[in-house]
Amino acid sequence: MPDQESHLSSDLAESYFNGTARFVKGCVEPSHFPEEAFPEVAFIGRSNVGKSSLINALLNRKNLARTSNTPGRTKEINYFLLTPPTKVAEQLNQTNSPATNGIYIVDLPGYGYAKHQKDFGKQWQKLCSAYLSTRNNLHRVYVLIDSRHGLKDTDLQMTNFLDHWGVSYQLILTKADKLSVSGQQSILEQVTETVVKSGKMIAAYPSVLQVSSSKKTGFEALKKAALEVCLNG
Ligand SMILES: Nc1nc2c(ncn2[C@@H]2O[C@H](COP(=O)(O)OP(=O)(O)OP(=O)(O)O)[C@@H](O)[C@H]2O)c(=O)[nH]1
Ligand SMILES: [Mg+2]
Repeated sequence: MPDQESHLSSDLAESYFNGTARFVKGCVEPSHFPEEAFPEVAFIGRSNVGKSSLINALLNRKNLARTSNTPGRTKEINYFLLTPPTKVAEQLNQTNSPATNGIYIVDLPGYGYAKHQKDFGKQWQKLCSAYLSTRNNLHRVYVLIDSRHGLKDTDLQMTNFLDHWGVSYQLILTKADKLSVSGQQSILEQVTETVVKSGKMIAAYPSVLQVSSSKKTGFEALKKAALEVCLNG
């Protein structure tokens, strides 16, 4: 896997993500999920960790995914479709890639926010477990972790769930700009060690990514990883 991931050029990934992004739909129940017409990657994490901001930065758009200071802003599963520029599509077409015509980028509602857990908790569980356990075109789930807080119990419950369902996932540390460079390095090492050494995160991709959506750092590696996984499964 790591070898495969390094084959894709950063330039191709960068060009792919310079394509056109649009909001497709918000799903509040499984029957709303769109047909599995494109490979997809999903972003999940605690409320306020920065999922919607990351999607905007990834898709080079300011307000495509709605962001908020109030935790629990995103309550539905939001689908965005990224279509590559024609030249990139033509290039990929020669390889019969399933991602030739686009990929879905999926923004999931946050978990772990006590205030809305009471009324929204059950609904969240039902919707998100249906999503995570049934989508055949879901190539990877990115589990976002706030760089300042590291892995919380609710994150470990989520990774357990993904391990149980055999859903491939990778951790991303967010809001790197809130820490000093040495602080960023230290949390990255700490979380990577947990992933690699715990031996429990069986469906986790071993390397951990780190981004700042406000400073737009760390996106080159994320674009490359996300496209690679959609191209090769
Ligand atoms: N400094 C900094 N702030 C960020 C970054 N990413 C997100 N934020 C801020 O964090 C808050 C939450 O961001 P969202 O993207 O709405 O978080 P979310 O995970 O989608 O939240 P929910 O939908 O409520 O679960 C907002 O005030 C963002 O501006 C970042 O990279 N750096
Ligand atoms: Mg959100």
